Amino acid sequence: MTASAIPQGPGATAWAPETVTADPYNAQTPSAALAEPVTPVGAFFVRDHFGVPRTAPGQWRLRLGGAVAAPFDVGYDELLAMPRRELDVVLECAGNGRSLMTPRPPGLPWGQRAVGCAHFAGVPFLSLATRAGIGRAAVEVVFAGADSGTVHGRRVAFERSLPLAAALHPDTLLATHMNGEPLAPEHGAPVRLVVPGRFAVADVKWLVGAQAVTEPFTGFFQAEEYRYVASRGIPEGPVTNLRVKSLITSPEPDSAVRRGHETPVRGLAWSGGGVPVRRVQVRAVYEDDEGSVDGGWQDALLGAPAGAYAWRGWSSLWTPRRPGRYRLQSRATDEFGHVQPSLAPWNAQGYGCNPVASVELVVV
Ligand SMILES: Nc1nc2c(c(=O)[nH]1)N[C@H]1C(S)=C(S)[C@@H](COP(=O)(O)O)O[C@H]1N2
Ligand SMILES: [Mo]
Repeated sequence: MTASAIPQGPGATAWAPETVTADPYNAQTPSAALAEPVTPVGAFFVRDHFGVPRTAPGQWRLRLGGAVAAPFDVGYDELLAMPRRELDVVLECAGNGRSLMTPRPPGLPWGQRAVGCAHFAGVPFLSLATRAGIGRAAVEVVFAGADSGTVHGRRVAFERSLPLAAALHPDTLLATHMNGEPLAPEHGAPVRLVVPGRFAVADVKWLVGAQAVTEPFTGFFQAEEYRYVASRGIPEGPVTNLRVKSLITSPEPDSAVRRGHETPVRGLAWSGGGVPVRRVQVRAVYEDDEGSVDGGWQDALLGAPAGAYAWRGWSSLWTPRRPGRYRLQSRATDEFGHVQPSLAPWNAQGYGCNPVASVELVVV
């Protein structure tokens, strides 16, 4: 583990995400930034398929059209003047954790930190949809970003649809601000969609269009990518809600811990669809040549969540009794009884990887 925070004088910390690919830019949240309940913008993971289109707020317009009674355009200042909503939301890439799957599916080799939790402010899409008057025949809304590129020799735009109920949910936001600042270019400036509780592929950045449609959308990022496909090629449907998950943020992997010493174990836990995390359990597994012995699952103490879509901090105390190699594990359960599986759930595109979190360390 390398330290990822770059100190800049007393008290100040400049963050740099850990680059996974340079062009297009994709980067993970550094582990040090996960000690914060709200992830700093400068540390927040970035997932770009094509690169960053730049539009000045004064130039920005969103076209709301398709199967609506009265199509219209809205500009940035007009959007800022509308009633706003603020929510803390976990954004997690559907491919987060892919590198834990065996065999490794194609796609970006994310570790477990293509995730962050930010404070978003924006206008419910519902307010604009009400003004446009969504037609009775509409089944979905297709949200379009300003970015596009070539995939397998075809020109593809970044477009994603939502079922009508999700698009019109009052918490689905046209976000203009992240952690109190206007959106940064790499996070979708000037306006992005934020769909709390879903995998972040739903959160279309650099939003320029919203079209009500009367047939399910079949664009590349809807019908070909971001789908669960089982091992024999059996389709199992699109990536939708986040899956229940926990992370151990302290101690760091491979750190040394003293025998007989009360060691704090800390982490984060979240789930999807606005379903709160109910319980986090922690266990220590001792490993030697004879095999492994675990001390059983213990309940961790849960911190207060900052709303239904934020993650919850948790903590526990562990006093190791003998020296050697250990594996610390955490397992979250949500209010619906969803629990993290012990093994990574494999699928062909490597999505929704939420096995029990695990950190190896040594007791001296
Ligand atoms: N226009 C556009 N929106 C996008 C993407 C993109 O490539 N283009 N990537 C999506 C994916 S897959 C993820 S995980 C999130 C990442 O958001 P972030 O970069 O702000 O962390 O943005 C989503 N929205
Ligand atoms: Mo993603």
